[in-house]
Amino acid sequence: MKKLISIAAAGILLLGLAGCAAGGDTPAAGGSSEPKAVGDLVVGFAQVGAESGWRTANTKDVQAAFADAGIELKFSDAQQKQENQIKAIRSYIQQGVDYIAFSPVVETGWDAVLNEAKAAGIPVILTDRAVDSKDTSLYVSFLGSDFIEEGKKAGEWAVEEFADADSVKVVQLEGTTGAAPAIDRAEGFAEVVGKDDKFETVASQTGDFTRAGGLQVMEALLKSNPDIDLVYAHNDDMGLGAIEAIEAAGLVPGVDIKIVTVDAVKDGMQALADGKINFIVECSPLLGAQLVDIVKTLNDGGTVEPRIVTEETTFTKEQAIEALPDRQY
Ligand code: GZL
Repeated sequence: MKKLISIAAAGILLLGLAGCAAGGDTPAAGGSSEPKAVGDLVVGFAQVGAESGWRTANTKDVQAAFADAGIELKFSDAQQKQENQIKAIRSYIQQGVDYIAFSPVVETGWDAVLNEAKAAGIPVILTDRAVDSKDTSLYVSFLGSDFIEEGKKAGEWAVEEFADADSVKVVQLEGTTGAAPAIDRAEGFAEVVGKDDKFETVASQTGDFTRAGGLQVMEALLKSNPDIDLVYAHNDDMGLGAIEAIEAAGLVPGVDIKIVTVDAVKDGMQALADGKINFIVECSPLLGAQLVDIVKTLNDGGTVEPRIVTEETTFTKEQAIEALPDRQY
């Protein structure tokens, strides 16, 4: 009898160990040192939301690039909520994906979940927006625009456009509060126009990167600021909302009130061609191919630049008219 009990006990012990090894204790598949076949790679992508034409184009481009590469892309839309992005990243960690890419909706509050990804051995790639983590070991690379430069380009255009004006009253439609593009585009613009005290920012408020937000904020600001000369909108969508508000107030956008925006999505470029927006600073959403290249390079054991800045330009009315027919987004 004693022998039977000891054999049973040994069996239970072995089963227990096996169960443990097959369960949560196995190292995540992510970031394994040996290159995997590209077709076996799985990437988790936690997108901000679908708040703007830029975001929709970015999602489409990233999904198409991974489909073309034959790499499985798990996708989530956080509806512009940080807690949803964190939940999505945690779920990708649980699933043991090979890489995680995401565009942080705001700069702060990521260290905990990024440390969880690091502990699981899953490399993280920042796509589009940055985080303010001091620990740069928490992500492999930040692929996206230089938002300060974009703000400066908008400011340089404004200085030239209003060279002969004695005073310029500016309304700024800010992007999502705490988002890297909102913070940096404001900083770049202020750095340039701040050199000339004829520029006065009479109001600056967030429209959350949405057309509805731009409309709502501009309606209110038009009531409280009768003599606005310039609207600086952190993206086309808020600029398009501002156009609706300006027209509803019986004024002519692009003439009575000049408008400069950032992105250069199709609807914004059409408004530029129509003279309702006066200048657009491009911010390219087409990051998919570069993101696939980063994943492939890492999978092959290569290294990638910690900061990859996307190429982009600016558009005047004439340039928009010329570019529109071939515009991808
Ligand atoms: C910029 C991107 C911004 C766009 C907006 O890279 O994060 O978010 O400018 C979008 O249109 O909502």
